[in-house]
Amino acid sequence: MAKKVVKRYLFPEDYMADPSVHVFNGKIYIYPSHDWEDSTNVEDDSGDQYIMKDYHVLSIEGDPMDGKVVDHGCALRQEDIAWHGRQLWDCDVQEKDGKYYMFFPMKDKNEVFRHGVAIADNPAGPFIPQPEPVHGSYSIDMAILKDEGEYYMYFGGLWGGQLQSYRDNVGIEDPAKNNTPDSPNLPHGDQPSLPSRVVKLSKDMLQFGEEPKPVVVVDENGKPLAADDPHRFFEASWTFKKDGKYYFTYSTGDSHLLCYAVGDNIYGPFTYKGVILTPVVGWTTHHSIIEWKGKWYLFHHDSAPSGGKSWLRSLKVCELTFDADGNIETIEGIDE
Ligand code: FUB
Repeated sequence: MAKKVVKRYLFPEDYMADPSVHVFNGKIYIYPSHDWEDSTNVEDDSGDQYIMKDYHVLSIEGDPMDGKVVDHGCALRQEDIAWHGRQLWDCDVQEKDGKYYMFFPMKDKNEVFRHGVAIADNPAGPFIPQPEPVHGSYSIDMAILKDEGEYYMYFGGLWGGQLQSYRDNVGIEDPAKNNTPDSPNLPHGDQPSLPSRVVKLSKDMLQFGEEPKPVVVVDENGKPLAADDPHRFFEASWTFKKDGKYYFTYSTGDSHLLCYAVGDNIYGPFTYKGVILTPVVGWTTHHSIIEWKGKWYLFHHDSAPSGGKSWLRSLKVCELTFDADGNIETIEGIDE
């Protein structure tokens, strides 16, 4: 049974989505993608409606539910990235040795998603992009977990996110094609679903430090979730650690849920546990989870303020609670 909780719209001044949230220097920083509306917002299954051309950094002065939200302005623009094509989707930022590294997906000039890295001296940016994308990078939606001095990137997304075009980190077709549910490379029925990926980053934070590995989500019998399971991975990976366990959380895309699975190892496998958030207004659902002063918070988005336009999303936050066994208590996505 999903429970209704108090939620806060964080930034009514503009449409932003996909919040990646971290605490740096004792302050909460939000790294969202920046939704745009223009005459080319045409909704389709390959995500062409998600036109994003820059990133802003937001911070919260105080607590998530009532602290003042500050817009630090534009931190990175598409036209400042040498290899740019289009679509700056979900990014994430991590700190190492006093520098801040923003990892972002963007289509190159051949319409293929690659990962970029941009560097700043402080968490609000501005971020200066590297001249080339990360070698061997592909697909979308990166989230960086710092764990015991190492940094790990979780990434991947189906359909327009192009993950189905790769097997064992090698392209098996032109990723710019077949990026809809009709792709011949998507599994169906009881075939194993396509996994997210995890990769340790290089010491200089600029490259993959190893070959990306699949993040397998299994049921209570150890069987990988099937392609037709409404709880299978689609996009929006986010991993956090609590009480020695790793919580791998993600969006199920076309079944519109935020779900989670728990494991003992950063690489998985993760055992499916349940739903974090039931469907919200709008097609996408995407999130991050942080601990702040002993409480846990879910940052996410919905399209209610834009009247349901899937490409105009608004940032939200609410408290997230766990039961005594560490299970997440499911939150109702619709507020009214
Ligand atoms: O914001 C563009 C895309 O929509 C993201 O990369 C997905 O996770 C979905 O939220």
